Parts: sequence; C-alpha cells; structure tokens
Amino acid sequence: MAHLTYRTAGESHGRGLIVLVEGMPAGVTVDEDLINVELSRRQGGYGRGGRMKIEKDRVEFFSGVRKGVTIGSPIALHLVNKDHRIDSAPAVHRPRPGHADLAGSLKWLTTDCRATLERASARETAARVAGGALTRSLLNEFGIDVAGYVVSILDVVADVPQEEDLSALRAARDANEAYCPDPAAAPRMIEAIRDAKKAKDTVGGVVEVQVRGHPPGLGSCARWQDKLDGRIMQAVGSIQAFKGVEIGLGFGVSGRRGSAVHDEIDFDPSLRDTPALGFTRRTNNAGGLEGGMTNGQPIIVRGAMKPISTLLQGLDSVNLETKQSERSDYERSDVSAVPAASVVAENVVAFEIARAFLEKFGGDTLGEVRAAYDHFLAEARNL
Ligand code: EPS
Repeated sequence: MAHLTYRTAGESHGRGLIVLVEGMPAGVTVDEDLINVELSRRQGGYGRGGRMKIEKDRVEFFSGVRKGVTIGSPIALHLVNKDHRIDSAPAVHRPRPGHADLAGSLKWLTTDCRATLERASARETAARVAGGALTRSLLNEFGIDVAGYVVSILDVVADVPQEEDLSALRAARDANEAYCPDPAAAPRMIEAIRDAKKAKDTVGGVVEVQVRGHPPGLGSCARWQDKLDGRIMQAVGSIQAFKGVEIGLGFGVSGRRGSAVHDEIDFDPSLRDTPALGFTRRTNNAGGLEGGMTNGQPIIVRGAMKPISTLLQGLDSVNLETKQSERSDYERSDVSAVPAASVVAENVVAFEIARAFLEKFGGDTLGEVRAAYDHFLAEARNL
C-alpha cells in the first residue's frame, strides 16, 4: 500500500500544472467544490497582479476517482494555464536579487534566467493547494479542521483571538481581502500593500495555520524522518518566498525559562471523548507538538514570507551576458502574495496531517481507516 505522497509538475507559463497524489484510501467522497474554493481563494487577496485576472483555476480530475469517490489508485489533477507562452516569453538576463534567478542560472549553466524562473514561480503553489485540498475530504471525515490566515504584513500585526473552534476565525478572515481575522488590522494591512505599490516596492508578512480535531499520537519520536513538526516545517518552509517557520512559541522559547515555556498538564474526565482524551493544558506554547508527535492540543504553525523579489523600481544587479551592472529585470508581478500564501500554507499543512493520519490509521479503504481510528480512541480512553 502506497504512503500518502504528492508531487507536482508544471511551469508558470507552460501548458498547465499537474499534481499526482498517491496513497489516498478508496471510498473517500471527494469534495471538488472545496478544492476549487481553495484554488480561487489562493488566486485572490489584496496585492495580486494582473495575472490573476487571466487565470481561473479549476481542478480537472484525470484519474483515481470514480463517480466522485476515490478508488485507491493514483489521483492525477490538472490545472490549465491560460497564459501559456513559455516558448515566446522573452529571455531574462538581469537576475532579481531574492529570486531563484541567479542561483538557478549558475546551477543550470545558462545566462537566461527564464529557464529557472518558470519553475521557481509561485504559480506552482496552485498545484500544492489542489493536492492539499484533496486530502481535506479525508480529514473532514474525521472532524479534523485546518485554517490558515494572515497575522502580519510589513509592520501591521493582527491580534488573533483564540477561539474554541475555527469557524468564527474563518468567517472573520473571509470578510476582508487581507485574509486576516482581525477586522481592525485588515484595512491597515491593505494600506501597507497599497503604499508599497505606490513606491514601486513590495511587502511580505507572516501567515499562521491552526489544526483542530486531530487525535494525539500523529507523527513519531522514533525516527527523525517521521517527526511531524519537522515535516510541517519543510512543507511550510518550501513554499516559495518563505524564510522562516515556527511552531507554537517558536523562537520565543529561547528567551524564557522552562517554567514559562512548558505547558502544564491537567486531566478532566468529562473531556475524555474529546480529541485530547481529557488531558488539558494551561497554555499551548508547544503549538500542539511534543517529541515530533501531536499531543491533542491545537497545532499552531507560522511562516514568514519575504517581500516579492520582482520590484517595479528594480534592484542593482548584473547583466549575465555582459557582466555589466544594471537594474534587475521587471516582469508583471504581485505587490504582495501574503494572503494567497496563507491559503497555500493551510493546504500544505493539511496534507502533512493527512499523511501522518494515514501512517497511523492507514488501510486500503476508508472503512479500514475508520476502524483503526475508532480502535485507537477506544484503547486510549481506557488507559
Ligand atoms: C509570479 C509572477 C506572476 C504571479 C505568479 C507568480 O505571474 P506572471 O509573471 O505570469 O505575471 O501572478 O503567480 C501565479 C501565476 C499564481 O498562480 O500564483 C512569480 O514570478 O512567481
């Protein structure tokens, strides 16, 4: 039986994008609308450029699904690029500092950065969102909820209320183009993006993802490769333009004593039927992960995105053909894609949760997965 994995293919201005998801059990009813909603959220958010008026991302299933239900075979999803012109797009000789342009051109031994930038482009994140959103159909079967949102743009920082469930947070997030659940911060974030655009500049920010409703024991401390915190960090840290990932208190753990970091444990027998099996914590500085495993508390992950490296004003660079100093090339681009990146982060984290869930409870069919899950919970409640 295959482990849950996915891989993507496609260039920014090639024919389209493909994501191949292997290891989904048979019998999962696929919520195609959910995938398309996530794809269109990813295309939106304040700060996007002209490209998003051209594309209208909708997923097309090539394989693995029959009558809307998974059949256990590899699932290939396809997204079309309307702006398909990779063969006629101009060469790029002046690498943008911060972009993959220079490093990739040196790696692939070319002076034309287009060979690199076409694949390095954040267009690829549409495929990652499609793959992650597909696994939400499985997570939803088990009441596992995931939400991503923006917590800061430039120096505007949101105050995010910690709620019992994620629906209020999601509703507040969806009410503005900054994808920020703090209604006071959202307009100031939009202003920061607008000001950057006027200055022919770009801005980055921080996104956060929360997971609720998952059981304890996902991931493992037994092998470094299986540590779920490490996997989540790779998933988020590999999103285009991300430079930092934190779980829970993150870097904040280093500046406090242990007594102010570790989340003290209580037990409430009336909560035995909840995902945390009755164990409660007074704080959640661990962000739901200890020893590379879920501890039953909400998972909280943050990722920092740098400002987009394509600046209308350009930056000092070198022409790779002549080696003369010149300003970097400008291509049509976004001023900020932080709101969009919150959608990407949400769905790549969802994928890692689904992967860890199937490693613990996996089977060929949804029924077998459910039986393993129910069995585990029954045993755990009897501890
Ligand atoms: C991107 C540059 C822009 C963005 C693009 C990512 O595209 P273009 O160069 O065609 O104007 O719009 O993002 C997407 C296409 C997408 O779907 O997110 C880049 O250089 O990374």
